Amino acid sequence: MIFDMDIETLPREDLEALQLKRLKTLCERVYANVAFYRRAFDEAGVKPADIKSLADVRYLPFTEKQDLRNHYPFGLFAVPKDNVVRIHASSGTTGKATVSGYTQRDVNNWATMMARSLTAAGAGRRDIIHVAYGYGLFTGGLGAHYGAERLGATTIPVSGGGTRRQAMLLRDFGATVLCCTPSYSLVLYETALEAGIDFKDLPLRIGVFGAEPWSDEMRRDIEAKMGIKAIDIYGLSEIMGPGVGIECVEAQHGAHLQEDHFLFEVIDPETKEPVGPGEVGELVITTLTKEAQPLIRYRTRDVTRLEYTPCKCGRTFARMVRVQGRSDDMLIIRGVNVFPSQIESILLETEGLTPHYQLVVEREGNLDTLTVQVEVDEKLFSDEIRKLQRLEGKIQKNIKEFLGVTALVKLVEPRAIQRSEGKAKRIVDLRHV
Ligand code: DLL
Repeated sequence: MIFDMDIETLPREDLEALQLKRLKTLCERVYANVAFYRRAFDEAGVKPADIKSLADVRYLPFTEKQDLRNHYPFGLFAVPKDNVVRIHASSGTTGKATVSGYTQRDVNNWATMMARSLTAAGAGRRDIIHVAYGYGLFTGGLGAHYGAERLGATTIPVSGGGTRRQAMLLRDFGATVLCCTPSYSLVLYETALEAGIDFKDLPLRIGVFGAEPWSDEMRRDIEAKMGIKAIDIYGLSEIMGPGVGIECVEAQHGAHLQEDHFLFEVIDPETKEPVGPGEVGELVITTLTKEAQPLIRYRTRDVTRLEYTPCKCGRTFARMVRVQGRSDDMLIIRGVNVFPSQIESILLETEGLTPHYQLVVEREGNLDTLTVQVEVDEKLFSDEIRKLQRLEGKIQKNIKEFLGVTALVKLVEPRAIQRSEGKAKRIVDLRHV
């Protein structure tokens, strides 16, 4: 099923014409209403009227997270404050929160995009949607909530936490769709099992999982354990929240990006030039319809690539392959670049390991060292030490062979790694403390 048939299947030519029209209006609007952009356009020597084709976007200035911080909290608004009906913020790990504002139309568009997303995931108005993303300043909870209501589904606003109770509500209310981070879905699953509730016996059939990087191996593990389809959803608060892109259940191959509302580019983070078609780089997003806080060429730091080949679901929106990770999360271990999700893929191909892991980075002299801590399952845990040691050696060898990184592997007992109710903490960086 497709929620907005006319828009989501627009021939690319028409879609690009729509994008160009919106891009031109956007440039006029930010130039007239946001001092920061007027200055940035002037410094780059570009005027709104210079934008004549979509490719001309490359002459426009970038926006970085730091720009949002510098104008904290409302300095990048393009409308009078009275027109702003909602504020969200992402805390991040360092520095000030980044704030985003929404007009009523922004909230409506977001709800529509989330309804499209849930439809792409295979949900419909008859579904019971359990929203376990956090409600509050984080965009996950309210984003999924408004979309589920727009869809006409029954929405259960559980938010994060109280995991044991959640498991019972999931069973008692007969939820068919679960929205949360992939890592939290596992926590919920395990807690439910302990309480004698097996997801496989429930009507649950779809997971809408995102807000953190996860691998295809993790998806397979989740799908097999829970007996559901696990769908990857992408988004970020600066741009909107969840629903910037989502996989379709038909292909489960890359997240369709909402191209009528956003313009996507992939750049080389060093040269800041566009990469070649289909090449990997940093995703850059321009909001085409946002009223309250439109952003021009926002540098997401998310590393991915785009595919424009037709999809069997019929949508014409481009697809973004799984985000490997954020460039800020990329580890450089003795000169080799590695994303946590690449290590995750290797771990999950090994029998007896669980999807609970952490990467500890330390510095010895001038060299960074990496220790991979991963929980084993109960069965393996009861095995003799020698067998476990052999396994550690084997994983170490695989990591070296496939990723070129030397890592120390430590198997730890079940539940040794801290659980999170939202985004999992995969990297423990002890270098700067
Ligand atoms: O995480 C919005 C969201 C909520 C998305 C619920 C999906 C579901 P932020 O807290 O601002 O917003 O974090 C955004 O999370 O730049 C990516 O690095 C990462 N991220 C989000 N979705 C995915 C995904 C929300 N599916 C940052 N795969 C983004 C990989 C993701 N990374």
